[in-house]
Amino acid sequence: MPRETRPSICRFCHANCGILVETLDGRPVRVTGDRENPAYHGFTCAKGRRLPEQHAHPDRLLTSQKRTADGFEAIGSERAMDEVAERLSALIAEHGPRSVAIYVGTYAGPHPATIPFSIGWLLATGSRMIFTASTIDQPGKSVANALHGRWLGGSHVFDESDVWMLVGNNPLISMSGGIPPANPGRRLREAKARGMQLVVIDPRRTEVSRFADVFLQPRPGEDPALLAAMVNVVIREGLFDSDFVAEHVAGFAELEAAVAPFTPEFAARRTGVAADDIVRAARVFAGGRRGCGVAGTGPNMAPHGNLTEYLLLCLNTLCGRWRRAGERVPNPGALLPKAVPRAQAQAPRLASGFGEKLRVRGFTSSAAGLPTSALADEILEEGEGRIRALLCVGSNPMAAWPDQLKTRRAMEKLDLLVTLDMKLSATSRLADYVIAPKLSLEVPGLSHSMEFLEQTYVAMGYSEPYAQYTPALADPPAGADVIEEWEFFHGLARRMELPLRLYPVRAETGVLRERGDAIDVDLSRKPTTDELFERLMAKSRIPLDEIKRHPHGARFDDPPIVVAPADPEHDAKLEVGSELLLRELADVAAEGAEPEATPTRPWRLVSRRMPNVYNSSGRDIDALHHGRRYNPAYLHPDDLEALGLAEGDTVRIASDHASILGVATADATLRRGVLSMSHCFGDAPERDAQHREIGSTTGRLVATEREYDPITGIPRMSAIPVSIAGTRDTGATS
Ligand SMILES: Nc1nc2c(c(=O)[nH]1)N[C@H]1C(S)=C(S)[C@@H](COP(=O)(O)OP(=O)(O)OC[C@H]3O[C@@H](n4cnc5c(=O)[nH]c(N)nc54)[C@H](O)[C@@H]3O)O[C@H]1N2
Ligand SMILES: Nc1nc2c(c(=O)[nH]1)N[C@H]1C(S)=C(S)[C@@H](COP(=O)(O)OP(=O)(O)OC[C@H]3O[C@@H](n4cnc5c(=O)[nH]c(N)nc54)[C@H](O)[C@@H]3O)O[C@H]1N2
Ligand code: SF4
Ligand SMILES: [Mo]
Repeated sequence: MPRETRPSICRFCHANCGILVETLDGRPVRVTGDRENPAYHGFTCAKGRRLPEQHAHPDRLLTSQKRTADGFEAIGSERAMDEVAERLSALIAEHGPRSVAIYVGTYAGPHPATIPFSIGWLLATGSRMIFTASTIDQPGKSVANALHGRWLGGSHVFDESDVWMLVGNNPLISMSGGIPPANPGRRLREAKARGMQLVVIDPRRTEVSRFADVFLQPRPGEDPALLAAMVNVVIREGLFDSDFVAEHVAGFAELEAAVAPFTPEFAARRTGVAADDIVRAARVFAGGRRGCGVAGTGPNMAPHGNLTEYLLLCLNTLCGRWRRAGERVPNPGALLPKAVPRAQAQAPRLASGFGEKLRVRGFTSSAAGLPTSALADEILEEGEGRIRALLCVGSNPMAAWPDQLKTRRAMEKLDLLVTLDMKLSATSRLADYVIAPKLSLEVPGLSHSMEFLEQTYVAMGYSEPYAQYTPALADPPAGADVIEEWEFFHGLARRMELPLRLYPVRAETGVLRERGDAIDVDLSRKPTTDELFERLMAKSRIPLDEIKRHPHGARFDDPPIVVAPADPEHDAKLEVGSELLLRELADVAAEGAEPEATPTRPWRLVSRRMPNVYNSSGRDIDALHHGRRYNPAYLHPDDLEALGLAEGDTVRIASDHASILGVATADATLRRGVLSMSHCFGDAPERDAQHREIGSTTGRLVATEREYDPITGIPRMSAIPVSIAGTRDTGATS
């Protein structure tokens, strides 16, 4: 069979770069950037170029696995579905549907049918126990948006803006957080050439901060004080859009009063950033005509993440960074339903107190969903309503959840743990069944991830109406029995005789959109993935057939979508005076101007994304780790010296909750006092001695019950107080 090169979509990460895939006899052999792609212009990263190695990885599961007394044995996928369906039916009959939960993670993202099918199936059982990685990611965004309200005309986007602010995100590496993911480096260079002013706030001099006009390097965890001081300056100096505020904003006086204690001098002492620099950042941000401030995982995982996100929205609103009547919407979407934007606010809504109630810590569902940080407790806590079966969809709790040791106890306590995973991850090794999936190049795909993100987060997705479709380009390896994730849930629904309904995504923060209808699935006949795409995208603004006519992806600018004037009857306002969050801000003020002192744990652990790994994926691909398979424990070189450590020394890193080992590594980009380490490495404690081969799990250091957000449950996962000491001991700990 011939060598062929065809355009496709990289689905190693959510950025969905346009790529060219060369196959030989149906096997992917080479991936390069697609220069004909009109949004990505040939950009790829090392991970995408290693898709062939990922697909042919020796650890890849080519058949599903079943746990037996002597370890795992291969099981056919149909047989696995028979057995899982039978066990689930029995559990539901005995303990009710609430005993079954799903946890949807990173690799549910690449395939458009996975989330509708997994959630649709769970809802069909009668369970509402849907958990996702969102509540251990940036849940502050959803809460803040709910309490602030939504602007139905949409936000300014990066490509048209003259000012932009990034708070604890690093889009040049993460492809996330404010700079559109389609070749962010090129967009950033173009924006700088146009004269864009960039403000970056991060305890580390990140890749993106090199382009900053104002770079603030605060102590981690102090964004609320910093942003409150910026709001203070903007109000005091009259730098806000007073017409917009008068017409569309409620709670201004309350906000003004709440930020009054946060003078630049107060914030300077808390954050370790000079007062003048805080004032300058505020003036630069407010000085632009168009722009937006966007936060990332760092501040969302630090204490008061909801408040940080809210203060950013307040800044955006005070500066009137929302699209007005008559303006063209640059990102009306292509796969999403048609936009019907209006220059008006939609009132705030509840952030929590609805949906399923949990048995622990008083949690309910929230604007960000059910709190994943409480899922282990819901498995461990005895009594009525205990979760007994968990299905992990493209996710890895043992690497990703806070409190790894509790997570392990929970995984072991389950009556049934099923993972859908390409390898025996730390979680899959504890599972009863591991369902082996097809990988990205073996299935059709759409560039939906970033477009759909635009629905839930302000200024996070594409800034243009771009879309691409790809057919499957490669065959699974010979002899493999691998299935798509949706096929597994289709198979369960059929066996359990459940009526399966799929629910299209709902707009929450972007421009208002037409609604899609729920889709009923006929279980008597298995559809093809392409048929499912047709149904799932039935309401797309651009018909799927039209998108398919452009194999290299295309922009769909016509017809233009323009923001309509406000409905004359409307009276909703954007709320900058949320009682709940301003009370939290008062608590921060009451802590005083001195930074938090933790004498026995003087260091602050923060997370970082590394270019060649994607959460727990990529670290085992030889061409990506270049021999270094662990996550270094990065410290400023002067801090290494102060600790009496040399580059490469083993250190024990201890929080008040647990400890891990790390490999001390110098990094002069860090603020002093900060330990920066990537997440989702390592494994269970028995493998701690192998920390130079597999790294260490920072999530083990996180306690879920000490310091956590009462709405989303996210515990303190950044700015974690830790101690660091050189050690020769490499044994297991707890
Ligand atoms: N301490 C700390 N903890 C964190 C974070 C942090 O910064 N610090 N970050 C948090 C964030 S932002 C997130 S999103 C979560 C991530 O949380 P998770 O999504 O739970 O973790 P991942 O490691 O991304 O898990 C992905 C799993 O999918 C598998 N996989 C790979 N390819 C495929 C495929 O094609 N199909 C299927 N079915 N599976 C596949 C991988 O082998 C892996 O086991 O972690 C969170 N945890
Ligand atoms: N290459 C790669 N790309 C990825 C991922 C990956 O693992 N690898 N993961 C993906 C996922 S799941 C997500 S959610 C996104 C996340 O995307 P980002 O949010 O951009 O994630 P990071 O690159 O870790 O950037 C977080 C930054 O926050 C800083 N920080 C830490 N604590 C604080 C704080 O308290 N305040 C402030 N201001 N800054 C702080 C850190 O120094 C770091 O530079 O990335 C996605 N993209
Ligand atoms: S940035 Fe993400 S989508 Fe783009 S090539 Fe790299 S892994 Fe693939
Ligand atoms: Mo994430």
